Amino acid sequence: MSILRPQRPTLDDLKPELADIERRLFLRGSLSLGALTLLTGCNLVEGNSVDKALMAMSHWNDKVQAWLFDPNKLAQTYSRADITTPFPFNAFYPESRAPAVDGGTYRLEVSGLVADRKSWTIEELRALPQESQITRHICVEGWSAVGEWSGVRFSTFLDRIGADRRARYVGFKCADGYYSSIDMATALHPQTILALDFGDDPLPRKYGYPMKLRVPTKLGFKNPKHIGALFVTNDNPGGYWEDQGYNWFSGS
Ligand SMILES: Nc1nc2c(c(=O)[nH]1)N[C@H]1C(S)=C(S)[C@@H](COP(=O)(O)O)O[C@H]1N2
Ligand SMILES: [Mo]
Repeated sequence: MSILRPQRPTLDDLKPELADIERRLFLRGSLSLGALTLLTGCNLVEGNSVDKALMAMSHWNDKVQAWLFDPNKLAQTYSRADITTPFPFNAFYPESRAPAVDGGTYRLEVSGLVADRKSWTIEELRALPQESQITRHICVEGWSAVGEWSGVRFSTFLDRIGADRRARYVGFKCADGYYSSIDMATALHPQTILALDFGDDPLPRKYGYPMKLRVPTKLGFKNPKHIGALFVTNDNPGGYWEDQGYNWFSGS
């Protein structure tokens, strides 16, 4: 930061995404703003090139975030006393329109770069080892809430289906038309789970029955509910909000 001259805008004057990424780089102690300037090819000291740098940055952002993402760093966990009640509902439609998935006929479809493409019933998912987490869900719309989710560790599931761990992405398709995707490092993160329960009960309809992806290292919109199909791929599948300009990586 010493490269910024007093008369030039400080990071606080810049758009939040640049400030945020610089903060992460700075906290990691891994890259200085000067090095960042070299990498983006934009001299951030020149006020008029800030926009250019920001454009380069936003294209580059996902790569940098993926690089900063520490696959072993755990999201904060909470106690039952911290759980938010009532837990907020959110979707691109009102709660009354949440899909009513029939658990009896439900099958989770699996495709892409996997050895075993058999589909899964809820009972089969429940027969896999289950674990619980009490973590904070953070929505870009400006709220966060602590909840308890239980289900199958996603890396365990990926092993069971013989997923190619060298593939880049896992994509998800939901019963309400929503879709999203995550990078393989996030998919293999120990706190990424296929959640079947919320608190002591099966996931209620509004929170994603019969199964949602719980990813505490990602913002809320990268936690798809009502998942009907997932696939392993090297082509970025994007997502409902991601394709409308929300940052794809969106770590929390
Ligand atoms: N299928 C589906 N999943 C979704 C959404 C959606 O509209 N449909 N909205 C996302 C957003 S923006 C948020 S904040 C969370 C809300 O989850 P909740 O209703 O359990 O709080 O779900 C995410 N997953
Ligand atoms: Mo959200």
